[in-house]
Amino acid sequence: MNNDTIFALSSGHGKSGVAVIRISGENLSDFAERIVGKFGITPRHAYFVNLTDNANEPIDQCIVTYFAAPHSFTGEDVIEIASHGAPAVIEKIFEFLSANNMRMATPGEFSRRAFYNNKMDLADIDGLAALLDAQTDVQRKSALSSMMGRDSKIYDAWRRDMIEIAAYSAAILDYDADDLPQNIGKTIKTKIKKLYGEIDKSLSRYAAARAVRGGFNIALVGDANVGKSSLFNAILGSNRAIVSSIPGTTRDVVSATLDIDGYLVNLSDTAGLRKNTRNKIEKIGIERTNAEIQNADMVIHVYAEKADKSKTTDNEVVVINKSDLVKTKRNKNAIYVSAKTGDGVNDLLKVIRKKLHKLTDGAENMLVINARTKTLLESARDELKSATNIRGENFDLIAEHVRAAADAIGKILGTITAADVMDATFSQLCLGK
Ligand SMILES: Nc1nc2c(ncn2[C@@H]2O[C@H](COP(=O)(O)OP(=O)(O)OP(=O)(O)O)[C@@H](O)[C@H]2O)c(=O)[nH]1
Ligand SMILES: [Mg+2]
Repeated sequence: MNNDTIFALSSGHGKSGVAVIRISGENLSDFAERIVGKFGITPRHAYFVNLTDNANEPIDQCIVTYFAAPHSFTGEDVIEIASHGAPAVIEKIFEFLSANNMRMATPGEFSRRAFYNNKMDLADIDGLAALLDAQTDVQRKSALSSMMGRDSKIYDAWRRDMIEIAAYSAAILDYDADDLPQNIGKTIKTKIKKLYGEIDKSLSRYAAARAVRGGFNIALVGDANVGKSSLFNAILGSNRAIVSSIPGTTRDVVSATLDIDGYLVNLSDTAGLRKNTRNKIEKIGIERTNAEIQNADMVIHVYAEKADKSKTTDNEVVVINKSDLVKTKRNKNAIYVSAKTGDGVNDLLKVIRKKLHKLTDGAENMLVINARTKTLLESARDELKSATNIRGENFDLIAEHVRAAADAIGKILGTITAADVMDATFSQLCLGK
């Protein structure tokens, strides 16, 4: 790591009331006193300042706060300048800082320094990245607790257990059986199995965790002309998809995002499933529909007037559309709606909401698993599996696998670092973080 003094705009880009420019480096107290215009300034105290450049020309009226190391985001000396949010003001402040031997930070550079100064581990930084991306309330909650160290605690406990198990396994070889606790071999295997189960369970929730982070894919599927596009429009409250009485109207997948109860949902309308179409384009549309079903976290199966099928599962909803044409609603397991009159659409949303809650049961408590952590968790799980598969008294081999699992968890936290892992982690962050 270099020890340049770096700066960046930490607030959003574009015109705004207030902009926050963050500076981080070593020994910034002199510079802070100079811009505040006072000796012996108090850290974490907000000063109202007429900020001037090196030639004493006014730049803007600002609030300046100085954070003395190590009590700052990066663990270094930090200065935060809150100026007016005009692009011209921000530009002028950047010029002023550059003229004082500072340089623009690269994306994620502040977090990288926080990591090196032990302010955050890599799991916390994954949480921070997820928080900065959060679009809904559920995403915010899950990312926030991850950033505040919940995930690190879990990983840390796993890693400690693994190191202890590996040490015990290795010790078995060095001691007489009489000197060791009874059944130690069995105890070790039970402990490994328990850890394996916990990691495997977290991984099995990956689909739900991914959906909380990236949005749930919900697809409207069914035969041609049952009213999928009409229902899509009714749910969105706008005429996004083309509706017509001609079967086979929708050819391409039409998608829109919406927020249902804090969950980000990607809703897609698909081409009606017809077996004997000769139309080449419609055939491609049907292929796309099948791909969409594969990719869906939940499928809304739409029928018209009556359904052949009514069994619903955790990730399927059976809907009977055109209820305005139905005299008696016989099917107890299906939801009757009319895209035309809007009848029942709220009931459908209620059912979707319930299923989303069920799918993400306890989502706020799930580990924030991203592509990086997933691979490492899988490798830890597989090492533990290999350890439990070892027959007999091969405790040195068991120790080796468990140690490898501990290393994988260490990489999640950044305790064990590889340059590529670090780069991937920090590059997900934007400028100013
Ligand atoms: N009476 C009635 N007609 C409806 C209802 N919903 C849709 N329709 C009509 O059914 C026809 C087909 O509607 P679409 O929404 O295009 O059906 P689709 O399932 O998207 O059809 P494809 O894209 O061809 O697969 C249109 O004429 C709609 O006006 C409804 O609730 N009641
Ligand atoms: Mg359609």
